[in-house]
Amino acid sequence: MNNINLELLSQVIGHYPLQGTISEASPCVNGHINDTYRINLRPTSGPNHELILQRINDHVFVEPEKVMHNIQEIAAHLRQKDSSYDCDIISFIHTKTGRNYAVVNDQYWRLCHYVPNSITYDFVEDSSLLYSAGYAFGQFQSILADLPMDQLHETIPDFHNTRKRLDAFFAMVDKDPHGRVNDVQEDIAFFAEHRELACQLTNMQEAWILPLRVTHNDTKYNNILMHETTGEPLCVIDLDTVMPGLPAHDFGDAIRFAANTAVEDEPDLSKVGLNMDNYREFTRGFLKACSGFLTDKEIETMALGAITITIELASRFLADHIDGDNYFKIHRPNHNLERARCQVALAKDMLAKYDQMQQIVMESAQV
Ligand code: GN1
Ligand code: MG
Repeated sequence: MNNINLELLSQVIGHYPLQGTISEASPCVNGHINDTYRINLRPTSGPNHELILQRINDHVFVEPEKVMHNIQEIAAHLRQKDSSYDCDIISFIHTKTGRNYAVVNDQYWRLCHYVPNSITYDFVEDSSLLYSAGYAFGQFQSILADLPMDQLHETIPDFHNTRKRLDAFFAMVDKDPHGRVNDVQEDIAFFAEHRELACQLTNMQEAWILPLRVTHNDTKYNNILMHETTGEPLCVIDLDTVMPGLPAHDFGDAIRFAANTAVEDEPDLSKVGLNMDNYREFTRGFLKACSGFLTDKEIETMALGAITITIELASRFLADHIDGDNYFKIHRPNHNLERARCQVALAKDMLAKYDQMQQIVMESAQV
């Protein structure tokens, strides 16, 4: 990833109806899954093209065509709508053969224009920015609410099936392929203790107490491009996991990331906790945008969604640590362990603040 293969990137660009040579290429490092590059393409005449080129991780997305099919469906659905939305959704440039991806050496690539004046944040200091972020993710669901779910593939089966995630976690603990379990026994105890609670949403979905809807499923704050000076959301990105899911998971994943008082992988656990101002602002924005289509039960289980997804991701990070770091990219030794511990610390603080979280949801839903 750090050694950029310009020849390969140029070969990929060659599949697109764009001319010019790559004058600059730099990696974007905040995703844990795909390889992303920011590229400057200089044509023989006219202005440069600023582009984002991404290689889909086919170890994680074993059928990249399905991912790109879903993105195509979403783009088509948006084009059909005449209403204009405040925040855009990312779309990919078509190749010379009319596909939204290119295959080079059996690897899947996609290309989009760099959104001018955009920036992403891994940490949110200013709570007031979160109302509009919540609104953007809420609106994302309302835009896609009438897209028939059977038109979308499940790009990663059981992605947020917390019961299966925890089953897989405990199976990995039993397997212990790298002898790492002995050092993380205390961490594992947390999952045994909260397993039942974390499975509640999955159980409710399977009993159809909670309906499936088209959801984003990876609603980190850095999956919205923000305007660099106004801080307003410009574009929702990372549509790889858009598929049927629960709004409480989207709400919860966004809270997990944007309302943490620290970054996602903070090793100093004393800094980690739930920032109630951030929580309140995001909740108000999200529920405002979703007003009218969520059921009472969906609203009542929003706060539980935040706890669930935080425990689920913690289990995924710890399972990957035990497995020898095969899934999430790591940038230092024990990175997945640090991520897992940070998420557990956050989940514990959420559990302590659950009543307050619930109250804010109920108040925000009434506005
Ligand atoms: C992964 O790589 P990225 O940032 O798109 C992961 C999410 C996690 C997230 C944690 C397909 O997302 O589920 O919540 O890391 N994506 C996949 O930062 O597993
Ligand atoms: Mg993602």
